[in-house]
Formats: sequence, C-alpha cells, structure tokens
Amino acid sequence: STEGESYIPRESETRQVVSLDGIWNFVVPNTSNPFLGFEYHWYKKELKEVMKSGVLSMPVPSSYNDITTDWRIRDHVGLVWYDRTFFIPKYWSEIGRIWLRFGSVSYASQVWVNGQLVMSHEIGHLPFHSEITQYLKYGKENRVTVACDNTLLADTIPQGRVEELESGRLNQIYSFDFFNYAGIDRPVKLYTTPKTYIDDISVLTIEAQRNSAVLEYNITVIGDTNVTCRVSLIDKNKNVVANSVDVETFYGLLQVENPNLWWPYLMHPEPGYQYTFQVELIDDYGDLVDKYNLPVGLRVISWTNTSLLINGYPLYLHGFGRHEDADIRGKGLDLPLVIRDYNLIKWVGANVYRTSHYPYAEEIMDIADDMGIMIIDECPSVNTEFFLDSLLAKHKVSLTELIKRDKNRPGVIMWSAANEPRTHVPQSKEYFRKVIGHIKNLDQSRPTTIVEAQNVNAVESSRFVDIVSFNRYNGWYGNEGNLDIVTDYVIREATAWHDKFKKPVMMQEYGGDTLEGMHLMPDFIWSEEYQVELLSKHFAAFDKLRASGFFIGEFIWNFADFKTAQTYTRVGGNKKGIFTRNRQPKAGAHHLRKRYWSLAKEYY
Ligand code: GCB
Repeated sequence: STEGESYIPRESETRQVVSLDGIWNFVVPNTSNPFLGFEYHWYKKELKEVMKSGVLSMPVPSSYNDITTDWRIRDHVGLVWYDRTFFIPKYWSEIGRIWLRFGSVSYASQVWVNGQLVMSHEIGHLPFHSEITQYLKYGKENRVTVACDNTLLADTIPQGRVEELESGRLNQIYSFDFFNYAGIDRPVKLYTTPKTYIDDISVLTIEAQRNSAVLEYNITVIGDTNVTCRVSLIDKNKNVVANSVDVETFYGLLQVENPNLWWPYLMHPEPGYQYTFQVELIDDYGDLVDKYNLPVGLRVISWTNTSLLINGYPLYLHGFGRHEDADIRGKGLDLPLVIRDYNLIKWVGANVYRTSHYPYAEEIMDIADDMGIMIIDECPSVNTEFFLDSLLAKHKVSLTELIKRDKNRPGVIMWSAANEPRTHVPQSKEYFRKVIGHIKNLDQSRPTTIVEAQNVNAVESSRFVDIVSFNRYNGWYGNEGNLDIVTDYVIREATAWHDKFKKPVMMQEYGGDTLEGMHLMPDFIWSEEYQVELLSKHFAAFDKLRASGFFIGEFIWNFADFKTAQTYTRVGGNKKGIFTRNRQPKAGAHHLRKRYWSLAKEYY
C-alpha cells in the first residue's frame, strides 16, 4: 500500500517523527523449509521467543549481506525475517494518526505490527508506508516484524532468475553486474499526523525569469476538508515573499518578484537556492490543524531537438553514473558516506549524476537539491531481457512511485525509464512506447530518456524519449588496448544516434576498470595510466561533438568502485571508479577534475 502522505516525514508544530533505526533481530530460515516463518506465524511472537537459537543482530539501515562472516547469508536467496520492539506513549492515542514508513526494503516485504499484517510492498529502492493507529498498544510495548524476500524473477524490477544447484541450494542469476544487496536498507520511521492532514503537495514552476517566477501548487487534504489552507513561500531570510489563502480547492498560483531561481552548482554564485513552501490548515476557530514545510526551488527545464535548458540557459552536463555501495553496509544509507561523496562531487567539479540503476535514498536526494547537483532520476529497471505484460505493469508502478516521491525536487531534471534494456528485440518498441507514455501522463515538466546500449541501427525505443542516452565501452569491452580508435568511434556513434532520432544526445557511460596503485608505462589495460588515457581520448571526442551542437552531456562510469556478483571479469568488484570504494582518488579523478573545472569556467 502506498496510500497517504507521500513525503519524507518532517517534524512540524503538528507532527512528530521517531526513528526505529538501530539493531534489529534477524533470522535466516533454514533452507529445508523456507516458508516455515509463515507456517508457524513467526510474526505473532518475538523472533527471540520463536527461535531457540539463530537470532542474529542486524543493523538497520543496512544491507544484510556483508555484515556476517557467513557466505550463506551473503548469497542467501529468499526470505529473511527482522523484528524489534518499541514503546508508544499513552498520549499518542489522542493525537490523531500514527504511521509507519520504510525508506526502502529490497526487494519485497510484508510488515506486521503486533502480529497483524499492516502492509506489503514490492520493488526495492522506493518508500512505502501505512497508517497503523489501530494496531498499536498505547502506553505499552509494541513489536514490528518484517519478512523480506530478495528473489528476482522474470516479472520483477529488475529481472532475474533462480536456479537450483546440485547441492540443493538456490542460486540467483541476474545479468546486471552490481551485487544484489538486500534487506531494510533505508531508515524506518514512525510519525504522527493530525486526523485531518496534508496528504500530498505538488508544486510546479511554470515561469522562471530574472524578475518574476510563478509557482503552481496543488494540495490534497484528507479528513475534515472544511478547513482553510494557508500557503506561504518563505525565503532564506525568513521573509514571506508570496502567500495565499484557499478554501475548498487548495489549488493556486504564487507569483514571486525578483526571485532567487534554483541554479545548478557552478552555474551561479548561490546554487541550489530553495524557498520553504509552508502549508497550514486552519480550522473555524483559527487554530492550526496541520502544517508541512516543503523545500522548493524555482526553476524551469525545457528542451529542443538539440539542447536542454534551465531557466532558458543551455546546459552542458558533466558528471557520473554512481551506485549506492560501500564496504560492509552495502546499499544501506550511511550519512558520513553520503556527505563524503558530495564533498568529492564538489571537489571534482561535476554538476550532475544519474541515479544508476535505481532511485537513491531521499536523504541523498535532499542534499542534491540543496547543493544544486542535477539528477537524472532512474527507475529500478536494468538490463530487461523479456518484455512481458506482467513486467510492464510493474515497471509502470515503479515509475508512479518514483515520480510521486521526487516530483517536487528541483534537482531532478530528467526521468530515466531504464538502463540498457535489450531494445534490439522488436517487442521492446511497443513496451517502451507505453512506458514513456506513462511517464508523460504523470509529469510533462521534465524530459525522458532510456539509456541504450544496443546498436543504434537496431533500436526503435528511443523514438519516444526527449533525450537520447547511450553507453559504450570503447577501449574496454570493445577494442581493449586500442585507445587510438576511441575518439573517432565515439564521434561517429554519437552522431549516428542524433542523425537517427533527431534529439539531443548524451554519453551516459564510458570507462575502464582500473586497479588502484597499478602503474604501467606506456599505458596498459587495468593501470591508472590506462584510465587517464582512456578518459583523454573521450574528452577529445566530446569537445568535437559539442561543437556540432547536439551533444549535451558526458557521464563517466563510475564515480567509485563497487561490489559485483562473482565473475572472472571482476577483481573484487567493478573497478571503473575514478574513486576507490573507500572514496580516495585514482589518477583518473585528478585528470577528470581538470576537465570538469575547465568546463565550469565557461559559465562565468
Ligand atoms: C554497463 C552497465 C553498468 C556496468 C558497466 C560495466 O554497460 O550499464 O551497470 O557496471 O557496463 O562496467 O560493465
């Protein structure tokens, strides 16, 4: 269920937020009967009461895979169980509604409160929540239990398949390379709202000029809608720059004179400027019923057949593909790592990244909005091989949930519908016509893309998008060791994409694996010298392409080294990072930094 208030819970005069992060109990069921937990109703008691032994301590948020020393837990396929207890104060029975929210559980989950099923959710990297007011015991101890299943099949987003090995163990197979981390990997929160509450807010900048901006808003109120809605736009000096009072419709326009527009990092002395959009519900007695403060940036994205613009100015995107990935915690949200990453992004002079290959944590997105880092927001569809109707339905759900979550974010400048789907397959054309149509039904204010990797001649799906993206590993998966061909190949291919689809073109991935500290001269594959040289050959191509007018962005793969499934092509993971997994620079990072800062100089 994804009913109800759609934002990251925020405290206000009328709302309280309590974290359930910390150490939870964790059980991996015996493989002889994976469904034991359901048969024996493990959610009706504490796991520690149910099990005589085998209850482990598991941090939340974190992927569970790399926490223990047991490879069977790392490579486990199927269900695992979590639980913990918490107290609810007695006075909470009077305050309205209590909600439980998970930032994400990968991949699918069911959640019980005090033994009662309160919600289930499928697809990782997306939030879900439910009202649990009637399931709680007030002034007493309560229990939350989560069953989490990481199995990927032909109709999951992303796709995978499971085989049974001769030993009887289940083995998960998937064609994307990043490790299929699982568990409660983002924060868990309890929060309160009044009985009558602000359920949803949509804001859209419809005009962003130097001396005037117009913000359109639409607010959904649940409960007693016989309230007055007061909206105010407040600047960083706490001045109200626009306001309005609405009864019944909760819809309107705010006009701001001489606005501080939202500009990307390096494009403006004060990038990422956000106002506070304050919504207050007031009852007949003039009392405050509910209040929510949403950060908003005033900016308009537009595009043509050759360009992408922000507030009317053409953009050149220089950034990365990334992963949520780190030692031990896997994809678990880790705030020190998040801030370290943004410090590196600033240092290297990037203005954008793609959330390859799934939506990133809201805490990560918030900082991008605030710093002026632009985001290409990708849904969790990667390497789709079979274009089934059942898959299409879930692909649409993943986009609905993503757009609902991120629709108000100024940093999100584009929706990516998929990474490297097998779009040479004829059924992919109709499939992506529907996927892109679905995005356009939900949001027309941002362009769409599909990150393609098939031969341009075979691809039809990019007819439906606004911006064409392609990945290509010249000098790595093709022509390894032959760096002298790279520049021409990149120019030729980017031009072919533009000639075929008549849209702006970006290179979304290029790069080569590089073992930190390995030096070989003259440059030789896997060495730091090779990565630097491979980058240089691409830079030469990008400069020529920019001059031809349709090429709008370069994204190196990858920001940092990351963990993969076990294959002989990976030495301890994918090493295409310009930073190590521990977030230290390779020679390529210093090299990239010179280029990105020189590109940024063009704006001043
Ligand atoms: C790709 C994928 C990316 C991989 C990369 C690689 O094309 O989009 O997820 O990590 O290649 O390094 O193999």
